Amino acid sequence: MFLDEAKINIKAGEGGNGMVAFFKLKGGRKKIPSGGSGGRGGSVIIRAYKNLSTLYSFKKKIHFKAESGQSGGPNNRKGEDAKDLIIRVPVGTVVKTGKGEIIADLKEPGDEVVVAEGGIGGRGNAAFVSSRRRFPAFAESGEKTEDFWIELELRLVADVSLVGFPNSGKSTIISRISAARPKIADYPFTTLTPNLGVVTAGDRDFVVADVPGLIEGAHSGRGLGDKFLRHITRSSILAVILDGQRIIDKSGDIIETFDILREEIKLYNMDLYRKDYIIVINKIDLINDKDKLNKIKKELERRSGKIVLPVSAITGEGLNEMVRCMHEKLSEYRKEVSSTEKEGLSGLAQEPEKVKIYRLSDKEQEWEKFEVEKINNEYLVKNKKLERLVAMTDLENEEALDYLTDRLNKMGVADRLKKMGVEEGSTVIIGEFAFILKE
Ligand SMILES: Nc1nc2c(ncn2[C@@H]2O[C@H](COP(=O)(O)OP(=O)(O)OP(=O)(O)O)[C@@H](O)[C@H]2O)c(=O)[nH]1
Ligand SMILES: [Mg+2]
Repeated sequence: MFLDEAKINIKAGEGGNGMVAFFKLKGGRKKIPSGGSGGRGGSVIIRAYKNLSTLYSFKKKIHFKAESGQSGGPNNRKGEDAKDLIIRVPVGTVVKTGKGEIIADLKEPGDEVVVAEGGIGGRGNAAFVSSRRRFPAFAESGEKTEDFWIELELRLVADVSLVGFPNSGKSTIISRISAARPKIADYPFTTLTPNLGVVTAGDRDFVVADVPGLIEGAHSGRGLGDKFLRHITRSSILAVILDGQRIIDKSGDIIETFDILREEIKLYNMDLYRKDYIIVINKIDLINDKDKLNKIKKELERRSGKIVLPVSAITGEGLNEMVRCMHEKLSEYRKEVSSTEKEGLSGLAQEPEKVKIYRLSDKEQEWEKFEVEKINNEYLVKNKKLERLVAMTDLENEEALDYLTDRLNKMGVADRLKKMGVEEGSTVIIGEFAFILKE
């Protein structure tokens, strides 16, 4: 119903290059190949965290690029692997390809999807030493990676629900603290369906819900009934909104209103009743008798043991303080949640071994696929492993080409091509490279 969406650009780190180096033995002419291999590039991983509520941060930052692996060094020094890049998203985020196909539904804290795997490092010349090739003077370059877009989608769930009698100013409040623009009017039951708004406070965003007014008997279906109570059962905390106008006119006792609201919530659902809450007395711009307001504030504090905040949604008085207070309560709530969480996986609420890990594609399976397409006298070889091998080969280097040819033969590519009728002079295309076949 309330969807938050974002589109982000992803790029895995490239593999580090292998090095060509030789180790000269003292005095001797002999030189031993000693170029190290490059490190792996960082993968890009999207992981679900419980202490986030929206995808708003992706309005500011949309490009995510993992670091590349370090190049190999002399003396067989391997280049360092790059760290994976973790993109933090709220629990409930659905990850889709740029074309809208679902890759993963990150339902639980810690669930993650590897959207881009880091490039593998190129091998240094030391790795190519064999009885046939004792002094190889070539190395591979690291695997290249490409950027692409993915989509994120999140069904918003309220962190704070505003509950109160009709006409107490809930819709006015949400319109002042978020971009939500619900209908506001001077009669009860103006709001018929919940409105959600995103509030930015300090280091985090949170979602506030303005729900239709509650009246006595709501739990049993009176007024707009209990539909909306159900809607707020998933929020972390409540803000009970009281109409300050009731302090000055004779329409009712504000404390009685508070008791009725609490009773309704209790009758509906004990979990909801036990949720932490703050009390907001709205419309204080109408109240001249500040002593009376103070007395009522104290009495409410005494009864509830909660914070009571006098505000005016019209003048804005007290609203900053109210938002700060909501933010604080939410942080407390999150802390409680995360105190049970595992070390090193802060923000994750379940056992690491229960975490679901998705991958953009099943590389292993896809990589085994081997196809040859024949167009006239050209043979297009389609196999990911081969394409990668070719892309990492230094095609300017005779020795490297020699090695590649060996590998292709060993992998049975030549046999396969022969069976398909390949002959001298045919062109073989693998990835971005074309070879003319010689016997
Ligand atoms: N003077 C004054 N009036 C306010 C204040 N906040 C809201 N109002 C007025 O109170 C009336 C009701 O406001 P709403 O925001 O529609 O109230 P609500 O709680 O959303 O009402 P329902 O949707 O019916 O439950 C409107 O006429 C508002 O202009 C305030 O701080 N001071
Ligand atoms: Mg309203």
